[in-house]
Amino acid sequence: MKLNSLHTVIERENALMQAEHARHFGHLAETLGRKGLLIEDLIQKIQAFQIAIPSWALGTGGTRFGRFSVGGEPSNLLEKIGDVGLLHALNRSSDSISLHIPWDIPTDAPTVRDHLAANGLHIDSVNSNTFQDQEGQRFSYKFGSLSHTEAAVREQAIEHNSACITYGTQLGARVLTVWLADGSNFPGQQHFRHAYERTAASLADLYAHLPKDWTMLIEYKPYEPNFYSMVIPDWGTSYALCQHLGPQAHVLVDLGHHLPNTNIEQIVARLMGFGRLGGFHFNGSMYGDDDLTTGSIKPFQLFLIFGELVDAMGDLHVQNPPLAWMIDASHTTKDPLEDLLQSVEAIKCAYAKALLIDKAQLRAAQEANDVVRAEELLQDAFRTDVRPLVAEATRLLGGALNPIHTFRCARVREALIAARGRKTSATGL
Ligand SMILES: [Mn+2]
Repeated sequence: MKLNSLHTVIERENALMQAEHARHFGHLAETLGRKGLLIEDLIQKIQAFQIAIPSWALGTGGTRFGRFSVGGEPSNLLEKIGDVGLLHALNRSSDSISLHIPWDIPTDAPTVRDHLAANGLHIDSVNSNTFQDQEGQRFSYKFGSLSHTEAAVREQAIEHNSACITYGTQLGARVLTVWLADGSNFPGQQHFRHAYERTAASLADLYAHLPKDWTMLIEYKPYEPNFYSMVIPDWGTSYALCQHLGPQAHVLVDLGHHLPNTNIEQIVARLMGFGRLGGFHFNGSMYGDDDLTTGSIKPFQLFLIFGELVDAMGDLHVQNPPLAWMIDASHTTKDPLEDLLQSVEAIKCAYAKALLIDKAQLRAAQEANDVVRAEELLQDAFRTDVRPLVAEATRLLGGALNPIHTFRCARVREALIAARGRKTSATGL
């Protein structure tokens, strides 16, 4: 699928929808204007909000039980860059890619850089993988990586992370994300304190390799693949590790990495208050890390999380680094590209709604312990249909008023299948 022909379809479909869109947008703009909100300011903020697409989300993922390919999936890094280019052309909000090493080792950095530039993209972060063994690897990660009881295994895992930094540097990335599968499946299997201390020491060795303009993100997860204990199960452990490492280490919050009913918005507020929130992985969660589309299960929670982010971004932005926003999901049911378009749309809408919260009035209601007023203010923002605002922000940048509709009109998947074949598989999936 060529970008030029997609642009033609975007223009054609936008023209067909323009009159109705203008009506909806005009009405919303008037309503928001009456509340004292500056439309240009909102549009600018929505346009500036960019969400990275991970290289592993472009193909159909599987479960333990099976994998059902959608066809036309990218089989190498250059094709993956091409797919993200299509998404970005449609929504103007996916201008970067997160690389997974070793699934997407950039063997030819200049060519990768050329492809990125041609698609208006850049590399956002590199993600290391010590949760599975690779061909020809000397030591196994079966019993852990950075926390392993044997120094040689820990050393191998540190070297792998260090190699990720090297690959990332060649492509202009400045973020390393570390997520460890390390933990135990049975009581007594692992000495909790020693496993933590070994992890902290390994991460400190790695931190010493980190270039001065890089950030190290430490991601936590309460269970899976280990089900009795994880070495980094929660934000408190990630935070403690960051404190141990230094100012370039930050906590990464993945929406799917919490136990059911965890108050994630409060975690976000805490971490931003401490100046230690560095990144965010979006997905939808019904029970755990189940990779559902962002906003498909708990849109109100997503809005509340953005409420905290927007609140803190106003006065605490100096303490926290620019946040690395990324979708982290593996699509098993839908066309991965459609799923990503839906996810980005949900994220933009949640962000836009959070921008509508009247912070001054909310603060006043909180100070006065006016519970009902505080809740009404949040509901007022949450129940506003901001889709015309998000669509206008996208349209002004040359994107599609309705990305999913336009994706289907342009027959993108059919074109990808024609070009790549029905039986393709993305690396790592
Ligand atoms: Mn994640």
